[in-house]
Amino acid sequence: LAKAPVGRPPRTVDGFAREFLRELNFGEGVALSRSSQNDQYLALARTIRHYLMADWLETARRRREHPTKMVGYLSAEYLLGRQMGNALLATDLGAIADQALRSLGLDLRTLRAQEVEPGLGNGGLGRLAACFVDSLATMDVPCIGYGIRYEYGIFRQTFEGGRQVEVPDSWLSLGGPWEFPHPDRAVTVGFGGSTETFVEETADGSGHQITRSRWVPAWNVLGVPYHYMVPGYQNGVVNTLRLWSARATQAFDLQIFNSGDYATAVRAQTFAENISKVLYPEDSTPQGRELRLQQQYFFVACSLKDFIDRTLEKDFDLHRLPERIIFQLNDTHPVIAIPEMMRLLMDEHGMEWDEAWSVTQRCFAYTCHTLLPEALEVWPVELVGRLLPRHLEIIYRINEEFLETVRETFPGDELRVRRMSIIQDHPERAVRMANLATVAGVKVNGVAELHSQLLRDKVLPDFSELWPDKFTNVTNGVTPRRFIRLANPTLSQLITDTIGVGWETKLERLESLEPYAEDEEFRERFAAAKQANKTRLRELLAVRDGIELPEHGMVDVMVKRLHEYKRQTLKLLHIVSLYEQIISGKVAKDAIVPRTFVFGAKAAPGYHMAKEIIYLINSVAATVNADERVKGVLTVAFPANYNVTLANKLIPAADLSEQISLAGKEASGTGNMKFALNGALTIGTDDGANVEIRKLVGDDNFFLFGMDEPQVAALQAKGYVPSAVYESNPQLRSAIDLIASGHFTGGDRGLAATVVDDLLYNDRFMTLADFQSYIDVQGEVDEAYRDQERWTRSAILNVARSGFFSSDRSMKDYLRRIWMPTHD
Ligand code: DL6
Repeated sequence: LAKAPVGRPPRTVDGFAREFLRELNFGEGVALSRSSQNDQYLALARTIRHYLMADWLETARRRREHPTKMVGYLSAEYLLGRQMGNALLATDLGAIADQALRSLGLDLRTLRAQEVEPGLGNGGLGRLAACFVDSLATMDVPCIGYGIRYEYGIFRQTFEGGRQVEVPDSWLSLGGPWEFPHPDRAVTVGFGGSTETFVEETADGSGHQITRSRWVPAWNVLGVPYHYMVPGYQNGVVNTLRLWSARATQAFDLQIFNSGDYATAVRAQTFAENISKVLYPEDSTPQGRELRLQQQYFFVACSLKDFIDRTLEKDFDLHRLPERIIFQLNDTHPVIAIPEMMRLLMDEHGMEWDEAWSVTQRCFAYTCHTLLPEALEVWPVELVGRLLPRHLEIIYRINEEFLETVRETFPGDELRVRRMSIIQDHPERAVRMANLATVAGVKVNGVAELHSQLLRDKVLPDFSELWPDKFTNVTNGVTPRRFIRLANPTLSQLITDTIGVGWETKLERLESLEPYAEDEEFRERFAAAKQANKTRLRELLAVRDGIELPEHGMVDVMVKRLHEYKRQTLKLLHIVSLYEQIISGKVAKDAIVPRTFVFGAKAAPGYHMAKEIIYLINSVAATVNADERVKGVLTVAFPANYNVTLANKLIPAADLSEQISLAGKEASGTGNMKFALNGALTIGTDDGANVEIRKLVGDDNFFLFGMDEPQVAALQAKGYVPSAVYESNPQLRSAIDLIASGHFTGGDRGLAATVVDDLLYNDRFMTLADFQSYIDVQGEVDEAYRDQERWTRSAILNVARSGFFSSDRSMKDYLRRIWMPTHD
């Protein structure tokens, strides 16, 4: 009895209602008649948890009793999205819960809407991690996701006077019913201090002596694990996500407290707890902040210790560690785990350097998620030495031995040695985390075919020359459970009615929808599903943001982080150009296909240009929406606080998906996949995974524009002069002049000047160079949309041919190419 989980709650309407009432009464301590919606939400969450619990315990028992190699996914971000809908889907309890609540006079949809999503990530990288752990559970692959339980996730975005204002995201303030804290299993993590050497006899009994080093930290913090269930899709498997929360080793100093100096008494506590206080709201560019390195070390130190001391059986021979774990490094954020593993194996488990290095090199693999040089993390040597002195020693030695290999392979090539060194000298002495990960990792992968190619050719070319076999590609994917089944119930029902059940875990089966593109009745149902999703979006935005959307017309969506390389300004120039052409009488209003443009984007709080672009989008939206001359033809909506919850409503309503980054800058994109799978057509550059989407859906069903990567490189080499493009293109000039005139900014030219001047005199991401091509292809989009039958056919083919972009397929590729090369 002690080993087996106790019985499962009954899967009946009455049984569910009873469980719910029990939770409300005994868990929340309230009677139904006196309960608030939050009480009801919490009780419902805990009720649903009961139905997953036996599977969770059972999965853990199975993994303990038959230990096999696991995946340790190390990620500083998990952008999970709401949990309740997913848990109901995983347990297939939606209908039962709905009826049970109804029998008690409650409404499931209202309670689901109470949940504040855990926004523990910035964007694509964090959402990818959430998709991957979902897929691994669905495929019954043993995996622990390790990360940080930020008390405050990605900020909540509001607009004041069109400008972004950030509000802390206190996602836990009304309770966290999906988490299981285990303070009794806290782990101690050291920081600072110094190292000391000592002499020891070798373990082989030969009497030889060796000099060893050990770390004496100056201060410690506790890492408290919080467990989250990661349910597979209706398969009885529940994996674990283990997020770490920082605590002080001692709550406060009672003597100082009693003397009345309260701030000093709690200083140590505040200091320690700051480590997991808030997610860094950066995307793509690292903040050179001490706290960020503390966060990174904190969570990987907790995780490695947890795995070695708690997850492995007692007395497991650590020489065999690679048989039992592969840690996937989600970008460079967790890369400090490499010297930490070396330290653990040598200083705490007595291994020699060579043994420890051989083990370490087989326990890590590294995924790079960027092509922007400024996004490759470097940590000042001074900072690493001060916070993690033992780790710096280890990094130096790894580098020394590595550079010996480089010198042997490429004698006399000191320039190459400098380029490849883990330590850079300029502009300051710093540790290059991508180089460290590449040297230590068993594999290095990019996240789309083009990205992996550019990673080899442009980001890490010396490494790919030295170790060509180390480099591989795994194209990203998204979970069809959240991004089709949950987000788009009407399309999901149509798919199931047409090709039967089970496509959610075998997404390649969507290809059997292809012949239905020619079936008129199917096309009608497909178009009706899209229309229903548009209506749902209209209703939501009216309530959520007070935004009125027109009933008809094309829904053209650009949602992603605000970044210059993604080129929200190109979208804006298109809108302004259409508007300018109508109000100047160059184009008749009825010659244009009515469109609703929807933006969703957060800017990093310190990213000035991105915030100016947000202001300009809001200014254009306000002006265009208020102008009678374009009413019913152009509408611009920018709902604040784009997040996973909003994505689930926005994406299914889209006709057109905007994926318009400068070629060679977007590593992959995953939004592009979500849109295609929900039947939107893409207008996009040959960038990231767009390339693969276009290949699969076909040129006829994708609107390609702009320069490709070699053309971008050629223009760069030749010398790009954006003002010359402006001078030579009257349509572009009119659009930019209208913005510069202050037309959208209440007559104040200065308010638009930052963005306009940058476009004219800098334009790092060549927005103007791609303008004409973009405008031309948008004309083709209009043409295509006028023929609704043709459009719907293309939309169906997008769905039918995008099954490749399931994160289940990504996971299979990771398993075969990186984690367990013999796996099939
Ligand atoms: O791989 C997930 C996601 C890609 O789809 C995006 O193209 C890429 O921009 C994003 N990368 C980052 C980089 N952050 N860091 N470090 O967020 O990854």
